[in-house]
Amino acid sequence: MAQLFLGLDSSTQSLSAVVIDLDRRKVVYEKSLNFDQALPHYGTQNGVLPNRNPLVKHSPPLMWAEALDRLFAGMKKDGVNLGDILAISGSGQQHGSVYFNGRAAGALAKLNPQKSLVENLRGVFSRQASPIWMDSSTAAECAEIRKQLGGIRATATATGSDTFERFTGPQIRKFYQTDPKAYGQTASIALVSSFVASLLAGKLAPIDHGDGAGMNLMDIRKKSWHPAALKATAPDLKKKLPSLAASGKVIGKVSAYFVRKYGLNPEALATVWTGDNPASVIGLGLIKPGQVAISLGTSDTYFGSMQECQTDAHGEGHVFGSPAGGYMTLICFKNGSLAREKLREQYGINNWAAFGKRLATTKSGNAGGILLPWFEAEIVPRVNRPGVHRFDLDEKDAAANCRAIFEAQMLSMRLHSQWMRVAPEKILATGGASNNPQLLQVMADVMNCRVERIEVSKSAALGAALQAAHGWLAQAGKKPKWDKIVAGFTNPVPNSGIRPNPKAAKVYDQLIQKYARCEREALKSI
Ligand code: XUL
Repeated sequence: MAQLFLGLDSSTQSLSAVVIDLDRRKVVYEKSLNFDQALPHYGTQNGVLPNRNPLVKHSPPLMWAEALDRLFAGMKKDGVNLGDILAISGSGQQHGSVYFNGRAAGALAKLNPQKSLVENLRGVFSRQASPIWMDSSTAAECAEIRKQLGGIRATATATGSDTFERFTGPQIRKFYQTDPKAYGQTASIALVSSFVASLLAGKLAPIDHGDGAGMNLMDIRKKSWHPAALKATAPDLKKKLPSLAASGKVIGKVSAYFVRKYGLNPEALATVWTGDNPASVIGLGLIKPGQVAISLGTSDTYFGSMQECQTDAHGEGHVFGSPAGGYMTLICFKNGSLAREKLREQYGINNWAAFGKRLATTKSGNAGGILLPWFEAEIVPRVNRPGVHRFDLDEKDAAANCRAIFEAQMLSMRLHSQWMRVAPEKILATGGASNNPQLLQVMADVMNCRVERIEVSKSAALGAALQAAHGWLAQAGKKPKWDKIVAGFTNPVPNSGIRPNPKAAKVYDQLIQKYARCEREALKSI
């Protein structure tokens, strides 16, 4: 019998599955179900319910439950050996929350396989729609909680992050303030991750230290609920929160619902889920402190592992628990590919290869020319008024501007990740723009670190499958080691390594100071 493990990822737009065969070190099955396409009766657009207020972003939790039924039915139809799956874990879009009333625990315990999950879950919610991470309607609540906790630094030190509109605590506070009756009827609050885990386990699942850190409610160092944060958020909150647990910890056997309906093994284990970013950390193989990934996507993100908990006094970056133990950081820069694309268009450059070639005609450091690419409001550093700022840089010089935008993006990452106090040992580059060698050379030079490319499709679901394997082996008393578990699944692209050029690295050691000055000046002027 093959040792199969299933990882699921309930993201904003889709539910994905990855099945791995641990002995053969192979992904044996992958599938995604797009909510808008597969479940159009919920009326979502990109997984989100339409709303007149552009700041409000909600999704229906029943849609996530129905997607789970559909996905299992699809796997059965596709001939996946569901009976060989030993354990299931998963990840969810972070921060989103689900509100159960007192009937939920009973309904979960006796899910009837003759009915659908949606039918089984009728009448168990105290709130029909779930606020998700794209919601930014809680600025007032963020300010209130931050004030109660003593400001940005104190909030970040206590919970791992400053208060953010999308974080669960401010969302819970808004719910309590706008609908106190429904809040009162709430018996239990879940995250997207612990909600879907609860369906699989047939009981209310714990929240893990990765996703729990995205709530502004967990003491980031003690990994327990933070009494002052709970008090600052809403009354009686402790009673409504599940326990906290390590990601991948075994909750119990999978619910009989899935055994009878889809042929899962009755001995298969349901484990604690995590957030999509913590799961991706595993799916990219970042299991040791100093291992860092830079994802060059619509937004650029910098995430990595740390042993000791350092928090960002400026409150720009986030610290979450890592499923591999210790901590991970996530710093999100909004003006990523979006900004690069705008600049490319401005200079009429047709494609990325041409952009890279233009950049390569210029010298490292661009003779001191700096461009701050805040085409959109920026998260790091906080910029509310968009605008592009140039210093000692001729706007007419297309090649210099191509270099300047990416140098600035990398210098910003280097500057705003210093609070982690972990110099990266190796950087894995991923995301759309990472197949551009000229960009990766700038990355290696600015960070003064070797860069390799990694292309893992569905890194969160893969990370969840690896987490399921880890949880199962730990339960069997086999003391699993993370490096052995990820081996073979998270290999960088062969021969993609790029070494920093020592001369260029020296240039950036100087230029970072000028870059920081320019940032300060620009921020003062807006
Ligand atoms: C992280 C965040 C997003 C979601 C996406 O803080 O809000 O990356 O996790 O699903």
